[in-house]
Amino acid sequence: MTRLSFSDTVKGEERDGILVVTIANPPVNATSASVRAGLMAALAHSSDRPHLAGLVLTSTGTTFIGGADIREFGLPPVEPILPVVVEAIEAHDKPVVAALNGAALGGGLEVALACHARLALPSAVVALPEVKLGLLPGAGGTQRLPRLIGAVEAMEMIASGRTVKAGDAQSHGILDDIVEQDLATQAIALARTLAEQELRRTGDLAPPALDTSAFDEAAAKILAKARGQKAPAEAVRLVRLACEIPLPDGLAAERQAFLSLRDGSESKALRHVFFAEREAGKVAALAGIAPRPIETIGIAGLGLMGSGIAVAALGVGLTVIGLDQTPEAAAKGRERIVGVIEKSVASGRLSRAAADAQVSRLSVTATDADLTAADLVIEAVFDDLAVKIDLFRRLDAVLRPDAILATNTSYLDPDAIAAATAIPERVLGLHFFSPAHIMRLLEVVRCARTAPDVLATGLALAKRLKKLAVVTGVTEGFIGNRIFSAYRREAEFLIEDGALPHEIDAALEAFGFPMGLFAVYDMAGLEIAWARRKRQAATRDPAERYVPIADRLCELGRFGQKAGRGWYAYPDGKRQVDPEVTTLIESCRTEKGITPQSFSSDEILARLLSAMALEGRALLTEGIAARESDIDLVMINGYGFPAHKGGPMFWSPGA
Ligand code: 3H9
Repeated sequence: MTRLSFSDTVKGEERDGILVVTIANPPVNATSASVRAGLMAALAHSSDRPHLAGLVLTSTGTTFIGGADIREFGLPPVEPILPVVVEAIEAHDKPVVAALNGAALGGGLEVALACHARLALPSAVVALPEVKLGLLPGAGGTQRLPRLIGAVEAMEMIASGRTVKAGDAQSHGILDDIVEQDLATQAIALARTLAEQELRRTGDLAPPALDTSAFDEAAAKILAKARGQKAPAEAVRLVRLACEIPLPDGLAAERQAFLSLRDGSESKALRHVFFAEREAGKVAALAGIAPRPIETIGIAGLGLMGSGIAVAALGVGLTVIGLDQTPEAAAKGRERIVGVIEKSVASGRLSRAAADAQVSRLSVTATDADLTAADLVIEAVFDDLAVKIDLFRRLDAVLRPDAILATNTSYLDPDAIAAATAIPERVLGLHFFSPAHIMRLLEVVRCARTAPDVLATGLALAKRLKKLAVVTGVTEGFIGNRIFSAYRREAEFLIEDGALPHEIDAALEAFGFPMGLFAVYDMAGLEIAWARRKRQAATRDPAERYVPIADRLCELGRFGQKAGRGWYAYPDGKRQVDPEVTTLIESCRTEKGITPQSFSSDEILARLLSAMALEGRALLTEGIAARESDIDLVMINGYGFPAHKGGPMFWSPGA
């Protein structure tokens, strides 16, 4: 067997008259410059050697090709570019068989589509996820996939970026076959067979027929979820073009759209988010520190938050012991948890067997001592310092000394809670967002005395729970709620200064927030924040600017949507601007002698986003947040900041 090297990252060997080309470009075999050059060299090697009947293209590791190298997007292009490589593969005069040893994503699937046949292991998945990076497939995906599987299916896959498992990919016609083992050997055999036949080139297939009404209906559904982003709309346009114009023209249009999206602000923002997510879990100080093993977690407090955490934990194979104050409350908590799991069964997201397995790992109790088996306990009780301190003292007394204690407090000082225990080093904050089994964000709070391996365990648990963990220091409200407070305060100043709630909400929604701030207030209810403001009234600095409008609304019983009125009115449940609120706002301005100004949408946004970024900067200076990108992730994943705008720090550099 002759071993060949086509580049640093592409190797080859001749087996049974077939050139087996293997990409080895860890971590995900992206099509970096050396991979592209290596693939071209492999094709040239094949062309020059009549004794070779064809090629097999595969990779090392568990990813076939993770796509184009995203790190190269901001750099000057290096030849050969991927579309050229892809075309050379398709045009090759000997069969090229793709042997998918794992995920073929983005440019990786485009390479596979250009091959003359595709085999895969059952573990492989395929996707064109470029829209998630604000892009569209730029190496022929929008033109070849519709030719292979039809316009509607291709458009849905490309405009949503969804991942398709090997079995489904085969039934759609993306894969020719799935092989359980000996992938390379079977691919070699297939290449030898194909060498005797006319090659099937995806690009030569007839353009798909366009059923306009089915296409438009499916596109409308996807675009409704895209919140005005450009890439999904471009993906729809390009797939439609595949049905209407010849391949070379379609490829040229795709290239132009790809380049324009790549250089646009949405893709830059989404690429920032992609790398921010991969950076977030990394804490330099924890290098080499092993997390403690966690298999059984205790959850104290089985209300909405506690049961959500339990569902998340059971879903990833953990054993859960739920604690509540009375056997009745514990039983009710259990019911709530089982109810959520059953809903997943009813909607087809979870099998009966998996649900039964989850429920079998759940027990509930009203006795503290039943938590002794727990490796980690998360408290999710009422956010009151005395209640939490009492609970932590009791737990401290019954838990194993190596067990970890986590508080889910949103606003209280976790250092004060830790100080109530004998071993404060084992205490940290795990601030989940509600509903905890759905929301991806988890603020992992490093308390003053949290031991490094306890923090490392918090991060490892977050990963196991499939959460996006961001480490925060201790401050009131941690990263998210502190920025949210600054944002809220600024929105109220804006109202006093002359803007109206619906103008602010319209500006936020046009920017990409799923809902405006005042609509969110009304949905959540205004009374809890009112109670907090009343508690804080005695200690509030009288020199501080204070906007009393929300208090006035509450005094009138306008507690939000449930009450039928809040910042808006809700006749028949539908949100409407309420002239009574406008009058109230105007009279508050008059009382303070404020002459209202008018604000454009851009001015409203500039004030709100700068307030967020300024608070973010303060968090960095105080050492509460480690990086700007962590702050962006918190606001995107916990507070609805649109990902395609990159987060407040990305949006307001140098604020
Ligand atoms: C594209 O293909 C455009 C083409 O259509 C047209 C071109 C002309 N590039 O996620 P992980 C790094 S656009 C560079 O933690 P996992 C990542 O930063 C692309 N680097 O692993 C991290 O680095 P570090 C379309 C990449 O096992 C490390 O790999 N493709 C790339 O949980 C591990 O990543 C996509 O959108 C990349 N393409 O998940 C797929 N991908 O260790 C994007 C990853 O320094 N990638 N890295 O922090 C993914 O979805 C996941 O990374 C994947 C692995 C599922 C592959």
